[in-house]
Amino acid sequence: MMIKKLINITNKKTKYKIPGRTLFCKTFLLICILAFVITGCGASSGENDEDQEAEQSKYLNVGFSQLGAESDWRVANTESIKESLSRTNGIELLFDDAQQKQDKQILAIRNFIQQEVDFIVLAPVTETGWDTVLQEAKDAEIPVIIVDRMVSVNDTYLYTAWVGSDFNKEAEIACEWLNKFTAAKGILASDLRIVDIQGTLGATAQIGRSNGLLYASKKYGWNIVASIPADYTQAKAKEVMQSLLKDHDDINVVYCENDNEAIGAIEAIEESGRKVGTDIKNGEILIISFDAAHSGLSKVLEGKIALDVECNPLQGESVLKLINEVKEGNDFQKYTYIEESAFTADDTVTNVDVDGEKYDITILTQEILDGREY
Ligand code: GYE
Repeated sequence: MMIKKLINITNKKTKYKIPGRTLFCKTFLLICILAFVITGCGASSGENDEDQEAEQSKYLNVGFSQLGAESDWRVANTESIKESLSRTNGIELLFDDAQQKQDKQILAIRNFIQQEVDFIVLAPVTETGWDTVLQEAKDAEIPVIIVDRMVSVNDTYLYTAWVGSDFNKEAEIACEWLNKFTAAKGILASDLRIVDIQGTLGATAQIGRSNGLLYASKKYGWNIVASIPADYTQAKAKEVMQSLLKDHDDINVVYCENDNEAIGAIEAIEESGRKVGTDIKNGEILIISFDAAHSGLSKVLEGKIALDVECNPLQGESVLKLINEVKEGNDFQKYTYIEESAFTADDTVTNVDVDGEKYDITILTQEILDGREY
C-alpha cells in the first residue's frame, strides 16, 4: 500500500519537468526512495501497525454515543462512563457527542458498526426513531446497552439492556411533596398556579416528569398555567421564564425539569424583582427541580430551590458490569434502576407516600453538599 502510494507520487512528479535534472538523477532518486521504503521505513511502519493492532486487541472496543453536554448532569454522566469504560478496565472507548441531535447519534452508531466495535452504549436524546439503526447493530451482532433515557422500539430485543432512573417515580415524589407541603402551610390546592419548564420534548425524563405533574394536578386540583420546553439548558429556561413572567403575574410554583433550568428560572425571577422561596402566601415563587447536582443543591441550601429530586448520573459502574456480564455469557439484568433520594432545606415534610411506600426526604446539610461528586 505504502509502496504503491509512493510510486504514484513519484510517477506524478515525473510528469513535470524538473529543471537541471537528468533521467539518471530521477531514476537514482526513485531507486533510493524504494530502497528506503522496502528496508527501514517500510519494515518499521509494518511493525508499528502490528504493535498497534496487538495493543488494541488487548481491549474490548466500545462505542459510546452521548446525546450532548447540555447540563451538569450530562457532564457528570459522561465523566462517569468514561472513567469506568477505560483501558484500566480493559476497554478502548470511542466517544461521540451528538450535540442534542438524533441524526448525529444515528450517524455515530453507523460509524461504530462500520468499525466493528464489540459493544455500543447509547444515551438517546429522545425515545422514538431508533428501530432501523438498532436493527443494523443487531444484524452486525453488536450488543447495545441503553443508558439514561429509554428507547421506544417495536421489539425490546433490539437492545441488550438498559440502565437509568425511574422518571415517573421522581415526578411522583416531587408532586407528593408539593401536596403535603402546601397542605401543611394552609395553601389551597386551587390557589396553586404552576408553570412547567419542560426538558427536551420526547425524552423519557421529560415524559415522566411532565406526565407526573399533569397526573397530580388532576388528582389534587392544581392549575397548570403553562408547560414550555427549554431543552434542559439554563439559557433557554431563563428566556422561557422571562416571557412567562411577562404573560402571567400570578405564577407561584415553577416546576423545572432539571437543575440547569431551575438556575435559569431563578435568574429570570430575581431579575424581574420577584423572590424565590417557599412563602407563597407572601408572594414568593416556589421552585421544584430534578437532578440534585452540586449546582442545584447549592440553591437548595440558599433556600432558592424548595425541593430537588435526585437523578443519579453516575451510571458508569453499572454499564461496565453489564458489559462484562454479557461478554462472559453470564446472566444479567435487562433493566437496572439507580437508587435516588430527594433533598430539601425545610423540615416541614420528612417523607412522602409513593406507590404505597414511605419515601424519606433528606434534609440537606453543608456536609452532604460538600460530599457531592457532581
Ligand atoms: O435530568 C438533565 C439532562 O435524561 C435524566 O437530561 C436525564 C436528564 C437530566 O440534561 O439534566
